Amino acid sequence: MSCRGSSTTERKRKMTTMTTMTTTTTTATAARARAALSATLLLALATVGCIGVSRPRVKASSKASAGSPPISATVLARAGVKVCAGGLTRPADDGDLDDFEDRNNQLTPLSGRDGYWWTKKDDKGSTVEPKVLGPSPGGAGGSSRAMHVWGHTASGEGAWGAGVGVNLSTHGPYDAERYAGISFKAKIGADSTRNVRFKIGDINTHQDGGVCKFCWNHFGKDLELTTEWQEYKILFANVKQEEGWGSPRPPAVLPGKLISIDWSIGTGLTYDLWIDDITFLDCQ
Ligand SMILES: [Ca+2]
Repeated sequence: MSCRGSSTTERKRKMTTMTTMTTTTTTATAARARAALSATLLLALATVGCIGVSRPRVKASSKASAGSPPISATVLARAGVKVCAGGLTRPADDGDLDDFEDRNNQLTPLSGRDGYWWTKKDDKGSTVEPKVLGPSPGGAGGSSRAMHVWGHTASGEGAWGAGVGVNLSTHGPYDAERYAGISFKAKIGADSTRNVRFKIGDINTHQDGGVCKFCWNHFGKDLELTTEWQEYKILFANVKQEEGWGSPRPPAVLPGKLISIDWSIGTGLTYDLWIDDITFLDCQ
């Protein structure tokens, strides 16, 4: 396994975590198989983090490559990333991922998307509430429901935090090449950390893709949320992996082969996170 730029201690920690990941992913595969049988069972499993759970970055203190140069047009074209003139986007006509108004734990069933929401947390003391995941009262723009999760994340050896997310499809990688990115509305509670990383798992970074030797360093963007609902637009052309870990380290996300999206909290934090109105973006 390649752990480029890692210390010996760090490598050991990563290897230990990978062992855990292998076990949980086996569970995840079984859980997905049950999906067709029981949405209720799926919900229960998702709550404890068993379904297609986007595993953590291990090095929670890693800095995202926010200050690095933009990805070249050639690389983006090769990766199948749709780039909009001037970066101008709008919600895609068939882009609705979830607004939670249906009060269930599945994505809006549209254009082949049928994944279920899940939470994740390390086993070092991090917590995720509510115990039974589901849309909560109080949505963006006066709507009735949003996804709301809260808790504390542990720190120290082996801790990586917590989060909430969803797999786009229960049938393998999802082709989102016709879209330019994803937007959503989010806010935090008064006592919450502002720092949340939005992550996009593809076949190169998600263990289910069968490619990565050191998985879970998804392409993404570090955000600073506020206590008011705000819209965040994340373009596929701009998302990057965190620096210093992960194998492989491709030059760009592969929108044609996405697996999951999630909102992740790092270590040693208190969080209270609201999410609503998630949609794929198209060019204006
Ligand atoms: Ca809503």
